[in-house]
Amino acid sequence: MSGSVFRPRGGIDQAPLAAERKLIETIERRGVLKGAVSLGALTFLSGCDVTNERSVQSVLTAMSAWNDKVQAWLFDPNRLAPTFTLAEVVDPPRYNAYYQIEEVRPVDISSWKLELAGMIGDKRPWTPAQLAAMPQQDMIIRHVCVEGWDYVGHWTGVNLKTFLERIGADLTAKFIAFRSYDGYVSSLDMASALHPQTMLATHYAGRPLTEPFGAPLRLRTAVKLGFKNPKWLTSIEVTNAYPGGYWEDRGYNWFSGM
Ligand SMILES: Nc1nc2c(c(=O)[nH]1)N[C@H]1C(S)=C(S)[C@@H](COP(=O)(O)O)O[C@H]1N2
Ligand SMILES: [Mo]
Repeated sequence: MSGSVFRPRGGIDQAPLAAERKLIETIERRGVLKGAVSLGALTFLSGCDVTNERSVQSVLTAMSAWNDKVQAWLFDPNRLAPTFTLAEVVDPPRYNAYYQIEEVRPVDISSWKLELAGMIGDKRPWTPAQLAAMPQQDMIIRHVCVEGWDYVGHWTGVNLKTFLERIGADLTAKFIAFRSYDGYVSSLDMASALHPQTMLATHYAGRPLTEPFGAPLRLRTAVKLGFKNPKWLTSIEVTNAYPGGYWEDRGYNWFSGM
């Protein structure tokens, strides 16, 4: 492991201690960070009998939380994800959700408002017109779903950092939690929320978002896997309490950066 990997980063309050660093080196030598955990490595690390499902689960859960910490700490808030040309944009985009496209329940945009909660100075809800009056950002980025497919998409909307500053959000908080009209939830670490390629998107390929793709407002970020891009947003909460998420609670790695 090269020394430069362990540069402390601003904004993350969990810089590993020397003892933890030793453990990281040991684990990395055993290839845990690079691939799947072998049963042998797991037995070695946990000292527990891998045939005991509950102890294995608790080790995996602990390791995953630890993994989130390390990833958050390695995350470079200044590194930009690749962008693409208009000619590469797939239109329409590719639909995915935890249910089929025929089951999408459209949001009533005439009454819709974005609700705000938690560590925010001005919690008045936002209308589509107010969002449209904010400075607009454009990005052409790759969407990557853990299921093993991806597409280049062209998104327009309000930069999330700009929005958070505008509403007086406490930017020293740890998490941003999102709720969606379909009951979906997801969350971001603050550094990823403040990344220049993280936005509240209202348009795809230059046109307002259509129903399957999150109308009227969704999150789009170039630094997270697809499942951390909630569609049909209904609320945003700034919090220090770990919020988890729909897939995060079902075992997907919470950080899921890219
Ligand atoms: N509200 C909501 N947002 C969601 C999901 C969902 O089921 N509900 N699925 C996620 C997953 S797994 C993916 S890959 C992307 C798909 O976005 P797309 O349909 O615009 O390609 O939406 C994400 N956001
Ligand atoms: Mo996904």
